[in-house]
Amino acid sequence: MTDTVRTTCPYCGVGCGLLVTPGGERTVTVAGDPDHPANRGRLCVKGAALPETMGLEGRLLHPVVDGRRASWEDALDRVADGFRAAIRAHGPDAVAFYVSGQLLTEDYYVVNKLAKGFIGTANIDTNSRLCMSSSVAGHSRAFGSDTVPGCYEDLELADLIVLVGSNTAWCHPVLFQRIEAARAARPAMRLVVIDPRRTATAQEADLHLPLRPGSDVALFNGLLAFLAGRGVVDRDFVGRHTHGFAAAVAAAARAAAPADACDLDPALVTRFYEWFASTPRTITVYSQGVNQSSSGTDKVNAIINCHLATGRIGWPGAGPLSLPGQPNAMGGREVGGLAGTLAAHMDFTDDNVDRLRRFWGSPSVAARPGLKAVDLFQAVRNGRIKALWIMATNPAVSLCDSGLVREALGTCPLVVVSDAMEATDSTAFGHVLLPALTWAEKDGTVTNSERVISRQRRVLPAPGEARADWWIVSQVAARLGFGAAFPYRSAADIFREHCRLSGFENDGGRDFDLRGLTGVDYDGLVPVQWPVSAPGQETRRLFGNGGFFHPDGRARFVALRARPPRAAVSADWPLLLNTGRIRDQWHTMTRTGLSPRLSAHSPEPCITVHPADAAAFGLSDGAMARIESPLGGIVMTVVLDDAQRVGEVFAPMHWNDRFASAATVDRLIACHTDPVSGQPELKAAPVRISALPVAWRGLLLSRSTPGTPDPGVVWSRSAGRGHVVTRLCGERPAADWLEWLRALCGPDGDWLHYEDRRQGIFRAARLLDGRPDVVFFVSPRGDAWALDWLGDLGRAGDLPPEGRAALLAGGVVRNNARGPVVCACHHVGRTAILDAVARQGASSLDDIGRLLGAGTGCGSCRPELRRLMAGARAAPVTAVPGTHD
Ligand SMILES: Nc1nc2c(c(=O)[nH]1)N[C@H]1C(S)=C(S)[C@@H](COP(=O)(O)OP(=O)(O)OC[C@H]3O[C@@H](n4cnc5c(=O)[nH]c(N)nc54)[C@H](O)[C@@H]3O)O[C@H]1N2
Ligand SMILES: Nc1nc2c(c(=O)[nH]1)N[C@H]1C(S)=C(S)[C@@H](COP(=O)(O)OP(=O)(O)OC[C@H]3O[C@@H](n4cnc5c(=O)[nH]c(N)nc54)[C@H](O)[C@@H]3O)O[C@H]1N2
Ligand code: SF4
Ligand SMILES: [Mo]
Repeated sequence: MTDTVRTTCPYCGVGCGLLVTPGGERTVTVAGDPDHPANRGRLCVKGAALPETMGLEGRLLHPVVDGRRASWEDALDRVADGFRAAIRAHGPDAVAFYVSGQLLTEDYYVVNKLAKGFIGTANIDTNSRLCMSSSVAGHSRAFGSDTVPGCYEDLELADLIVLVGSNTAWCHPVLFQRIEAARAARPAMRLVVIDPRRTATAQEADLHLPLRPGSDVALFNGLLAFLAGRGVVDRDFVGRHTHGFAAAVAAAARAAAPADACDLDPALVTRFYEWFASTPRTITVYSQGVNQSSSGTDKVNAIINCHLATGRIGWPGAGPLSLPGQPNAMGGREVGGLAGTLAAHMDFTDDNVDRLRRFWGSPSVAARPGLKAVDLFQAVRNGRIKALWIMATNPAVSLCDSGLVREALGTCPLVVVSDAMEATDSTAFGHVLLPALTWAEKDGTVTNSERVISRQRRVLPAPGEARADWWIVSQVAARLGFGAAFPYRSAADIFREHCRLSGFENDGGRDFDLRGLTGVDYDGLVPVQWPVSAPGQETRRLFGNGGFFHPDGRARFVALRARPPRAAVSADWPLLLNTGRIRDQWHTMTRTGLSPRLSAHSPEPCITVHPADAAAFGLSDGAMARIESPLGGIVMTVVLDDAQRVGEVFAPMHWNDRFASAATVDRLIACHTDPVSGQPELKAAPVRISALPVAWRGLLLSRSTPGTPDPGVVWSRSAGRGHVVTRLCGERPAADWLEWLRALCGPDGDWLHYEDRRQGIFRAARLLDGRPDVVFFVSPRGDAWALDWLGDLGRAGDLPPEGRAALLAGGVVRNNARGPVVCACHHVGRTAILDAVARQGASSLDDIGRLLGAGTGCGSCRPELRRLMAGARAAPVTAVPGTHD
C-alpha cells in the first residue's frame, strides 16, 4: 500500500475518491476510496476503466508551433508576442480565453487572474457555459449567490426524489448506486423521473413523466399553483425569508393546464403533484435536460420556487440539487471562470472590482462582464478577437453550430490550444499547441457537486515535455510583464492565495469562504465541504433558516411564463433532435475512446428512433441514416426504441471527426441561447432523417490505426483489445478491394484474401510475421462477423486455424457474436444474457450475476440488464436483433 495514492476521478462531478497504485511502464490499478464521502469505495465503469487510458499513444508530448515541434521557450514567446501585439493594436478585448470545467481549481484560478486581473479583459468563458450556466443564473436569481444548498446525503434521507432532465444512472452512476441502495433499504421511498425519454434512469422510477421537450416550466408552474391551491405552503418561511411569492403564484396560475402543455397523461401529472405535496422530505435533482435549454434559467427557478414555497431547502432530505457534470464545474464557479463572474464568487460590482484590484495589486482588473461562449466564438468569426487560447476543451465538437466554430477557428490570426492530446478536432486549428499534463500526472484540487473540495494527486511522472496548465499560464503571464503576480512554484501556492481571497474583506456577505483552509497542509488535505470559515468547520447545508445572499437576506421567487424551445419542427424539419450522453463514453472521447472496455457498450454512432417514426421515414433497425438540419448533415446507424417519444430522436454528443466520417452532432444544432444564462439549447433541434442507401458493409480490425477512407465511404472507429475496429459502408463497392485495402493499411505483409464478387463478399487478412495484423470483411449486409475470435486479434499469437479456414473457404462465417456488450466489467453481451433467460431460466439480477458475472462489477449495467430480462420474458427471442456486432 505504500505507493497507493489517494486522488479523485477525472470524469463526472460526483467526484469519487480513488486509490491509485502505480505499476511499471505507466500502468496503474484503481479502486474506489472507502474513505471518500462521495463514493465510500464505489466506482462506475468509467472510473474503473481509467487504467486503460494511461498509454502515451496520441499524447501531445512537446510544444508545436505552426505544425512543427518547438521548444517551450519559442512556443511561450509566440503566445505572449501574439497576445501582446493584439492587445497593443486593438485593446484587451481583442484577446480571449475559452477554458474548461476539467481544469483543476489552481489552473482555473491562474488563467482567470491573468485574463480578468492583469490583461484586463473578461473575455474568458468556459465550456461550463454549455453545461450548468443556467443553474448558476437560476441560483443567483433565487439566492443572491451561486450556492448549492444541499448535499448527496439528502438523496438517501429523502422520501421522494425527483430527477428532472437527468440520466443519473448513466451520467452520475455512483449517485444512482447510492439512490438504489437507499431505495432497497427503504422501499417506501419514491423516485420520479421527468425526461422525454424512458432512459435507464426512468426505467427504474416509480413514476416516469415523458414530457414534451422544453415544457418543464409549465410542469413546475403547475406544481406551484397546485401547492398554493392545496395550502401546502410554509407561510412562516415564505414570510420571513423570501420575496415575490404572490406574483410567482399568480403567474403560475395563469398558465394553461400543465398536462396539455407537457403532453402528459393528466392522471400522471396529478400523481406527481400529490406525491410532492404530501412529502416534506423531497429533493429535486436536475441536470442538462433543465440547463441546456433556451428557458434553462426559468426551469431552474421554476423548480426552486416550489422548494422555497414549501420551505424545503437546506434540511436533511429536502432541497433543490443541481448536478453539474464536469469534475471541476464547481471549482470553476469558485474562481469566476464564467465571463460574467469574478473570482471567489464575486460578481461585477464596482466594490468587487476595486477589492480585486487591491488584493491582486493590479490597476487593470476588468470592470465589465465579457463575452459568453456563443458570442465569443461569433466575435472570433467576425474578426473582433484576434487571439484565442483554448484550454482543456474541444469546442470544434462540443459547441453548438460547430461548423461556425470551425470557420471561426480557421480565420482567427492566433489560436493557441493547450491539450493533453495531439490530434483533436480543435487542435487541428491551433497555430500553437501546448502539451498539458492530465489526470494522474497533475496536482491540485477539484470541487464536486456537493461543495466538497478534494485533492487530485500526482501518481505518474510527467510524460515528454508536458507541463501543468497553471505553469504554462504563469510563464505567459511573466512574458507579458506580470511575473511578480504569478510567482507560483506549486499548486499549493495558488490554493493558499485562492483561500485568502475567499476571506478577503468577506464579512459573511459572500458564500464562498475557505478562510479555514488557508494554512492547511495541502499535501494531506482530506475532502472538505465549504464554506469553511474557520479550521475544522465544514458546512453540510445552507439556507435551512434563510440567510440568503441578496442584500436583504431574503430569497426571491421568480414569476415565470412557460416558453417553448426556440426552434420548432415544421414540414421540412419534422423531427426534434435531443442529444446527450451514452453510458461509457466521456464527451469528445479523447480519453474514453482509448478504452476497449468502454468502447464495447456502444461502439458506433447511433441515432435512436421510435418505431413509428422509422416506419414513416423508411428506416429499419441497424440501417444507416442521414440526419440533416438547416446547418449540416451527419450519418448514424438507426436503433429502434419505443423509449423515445414519437416525433423525437436522440443522438449522442460524443462522436467527432477523429472517430467517424460524419457524426458530430453539434454540426446540426443552432446556437439558440437562454436570454439570462447564455446557455445554448443543445437538446431541441429540428431535423429530418432519411435512409442512406448502402450496397456494402465492412468491418476492419487492425493493430494500428488505418488511414482515412475515401470521401464516399461512411466509417466509424472504436477501440478493440489490442487493435482498432473500423466499421465501414458505402454505396458502391471498390473496383478492387485488395488494392483499396492496401492503400488504407499500407502494402506490407502477406495478404490472404477470398472474394465472391457475385455475392458481394470479400475477406482479407494481412499476416505480419505469421500474426494477423489486419482482418477485413465485406458483405452486402454485414451480417456475418465472427467477432468473438476477431475480437481477440490483438492477443492472438497466430491466426487460429478456424479463422484461416473461414477467411479462405467460401462458406458463410458462423455468426457467433456475443451481441453488443452490456456489462463492460465482465464483457458480457446481449446474446449471453438473453440465452441465460431463455435456456437457463435466469429470472433475477442475482441469477444473471451468478451465471455470467454480469452486473456484479461496477453496477452501471444493472438497469439495462433488468430491461433486457423484462423484454426477453415478454417476447422470447430466438434470433438476436441487431447484426452489427
Ligand atoms: N457517461 C457519461 N457521464 C457523464 C458525462 C459523459 O460525457 N458521459 N458527462 C458529464 C457532464 S459534463 C454532464 S454535464 C453530465 C450530464 O448529465 P445528464 O444531464 O444526466 O445527461 P444528458 O444525457 O446530457 O441529458 C439528460 C437528459 O435530459 C433529457 N432531456 C432532454 N430535453 C429535456 C427537457 O426538455 N426536459 C427534461 N426534463 N429532460 C430533457 C434527455 O432526454 C436526457 O436523458 O454528465 C456527466 N457524466
Ligand atoms: N449536442 C450537445 N453538445 C454538448 C452537450 C450535449 O449534451 N449535447 N453537452 C455539453 C457539455 S455539458 C459539456 S461539459 C461539453 C464538454 O465538451 P468538451 O469540453 O469539449 O469535451 P472534452 O472531450 O471533455 O474536452 C476536454 C479536452 O481537454 C483535454 N484534456 C484532458 N485533460 C486535460 C488537462 O489536464 N489539461 C488540458 N489543457 N487539457 C486536458 C482532452 O484531451 C480534451 O481534448 O460538451 C457540451 N456539448
Ligand atoms: S461516478 Fe464514475 S465517472 Fe463519476 S466520479 Fe465516480 S467513478 Fe468517476
Ligand atoms: Mo457538462
